[in-house]
Amino acid sequence: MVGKINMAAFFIVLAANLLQTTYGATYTVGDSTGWTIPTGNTEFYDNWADNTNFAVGDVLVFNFTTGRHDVAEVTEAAYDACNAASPISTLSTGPARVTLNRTGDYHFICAFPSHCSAGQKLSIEVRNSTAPTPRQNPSPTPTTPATPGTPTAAAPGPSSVPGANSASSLVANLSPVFLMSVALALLC
Ligand SMILES: *[C@@H]1O[C@H](CO)[C@@H](O)[C@H](O)[C@H]1NC(C)=O
Ligand SMILES: *[C@@H]1O[C@H](CO)[C@@H](O)[C@H](O)[C@H]1NC(C)=O
Ligand SMILES: *[C@@H]1O[C@H](CO)[C@@H](O)[C@H](O)[C@H]1NC(C)=O
Ligand SMILES: [Cu+2]
Repeated sequence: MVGKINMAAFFIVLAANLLQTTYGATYTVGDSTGWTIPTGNTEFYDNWADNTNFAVGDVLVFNFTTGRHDVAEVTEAAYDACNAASPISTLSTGPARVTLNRTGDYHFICAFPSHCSAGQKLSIEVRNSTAPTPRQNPSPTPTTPATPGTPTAAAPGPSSVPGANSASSLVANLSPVFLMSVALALLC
């Protein structure tokens, strides 16, 4: 029974990873607390970020009341010092959406006086997707000698082999659902 549940959990995680890889995930910073001065815990946003693996393509939603807070992206040094003097960018209208479009560290603070030092600051690391991508290649790489600049991600263009393309995209679309089904079957 325990084994079954573990297997089911494994497949659910795998399916969730595949779905996230395909579509990107949206995270509300601080969940229901939103983007504000955390009460009694200056580590609040650190703890929130610890539970999440951020990947390129994910979106952060900073939920705050316009005029009461803002979101300034800053350097690591400015983050550490809570220095809002020269932010990289500032979003003043809440809720604010930030698309994580690169790997590496992002640092956000609220630029309102004393909010950052009271804990309204968020530092995250964005990674490349770590989801396993088991590409079953029936034929050994038909499109390998790609010209420089040619996108390698299969675009549904007329020049590429239509059968192979639709087949692989079908697999990509079905596999999370399939894995979910396996998980459900194991639970029953
Ligand atoms: C944002 O905050 C408002 C007010 O607290 C709340 O009503 C709303 O549901 C929040 N939105 C999200 C996406 O959490
Ligand atoms: C990421 O998004 C920001 C803000 O929209 C933009 O200025 C920047 O050029 C983008 N970076 C990449 C690598 O696309
Ligand atoms: C992420 O993937 C891109 C494209 O595959 C690669 O150029 C980049 O170096 C990777 N970044 C990291 C941090 O692994
Ligand atoms: Cu604030």
